[in-house]
Amino acid sequence: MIDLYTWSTPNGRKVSIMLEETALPYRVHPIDIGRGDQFTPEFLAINPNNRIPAIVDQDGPEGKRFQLFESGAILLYLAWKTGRFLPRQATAQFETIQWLMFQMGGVGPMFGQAHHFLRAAPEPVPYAIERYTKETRRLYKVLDGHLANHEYLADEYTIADIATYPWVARHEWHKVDLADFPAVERWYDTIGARPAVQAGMQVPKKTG
Ligand SMILES: N[C@@H](CCC(=O)N[C@@H](CS)C(=O)NCC(=O)O)C(=O)O
Repeated sequence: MIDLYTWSTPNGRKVSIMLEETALPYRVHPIDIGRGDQFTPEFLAINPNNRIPAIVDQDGPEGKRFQLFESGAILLYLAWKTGRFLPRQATAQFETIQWLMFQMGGVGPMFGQAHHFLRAAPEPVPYAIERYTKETRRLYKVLDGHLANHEYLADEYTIADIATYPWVARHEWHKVDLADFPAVERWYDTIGARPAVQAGMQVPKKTG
């Protein structure tokens, strides 16, 4: 059994999509980051960086309890554990890791900053809005150029697609019209049609 500590955000949903895709049994522990649940001593013992997602695999390597944070590391671990969504062949594997790193180092942080300055900053900061929305569009252009000639980010559907999808799903938040990036839109519709993706995007379930 895997314990998943998550919230209704793109980084959390990467992991719930992967758990749904691999059909590993898991339990959801909602960590309400708006309320500050990520700062409790119990959660900090799992992720000292006070961010979701994190997992505890009760049946980790060598049958021992294993805890892990950072969504990219969790996706790699679950791919290792199940042998799925990370090709074994060397070039295909490193191309997958390349696009996963592109998501972790580019898409996530830059879209995240765009969201912050467009939606959450206490006062408008035009320089920051311009910087992060421009960088977001630049990243879409890179994705669009690649996806114009490739069905998926790597040769097949992988953890790189799983990592990127929930961020593109927030395209309205960062004010991107997918019609401007037709290859991304085609890819987005393909990924979004997968039942496991649809299920993973509903985690954690809304309460109240
Ligand atoms: N690089 C981390 C980023 C995780 C992250 O930024 N999580 C956000 C939600 S998407 C969070 O927990 N924020 C809580 C906080 O900043 O206190 C990962 O990919 O796991």
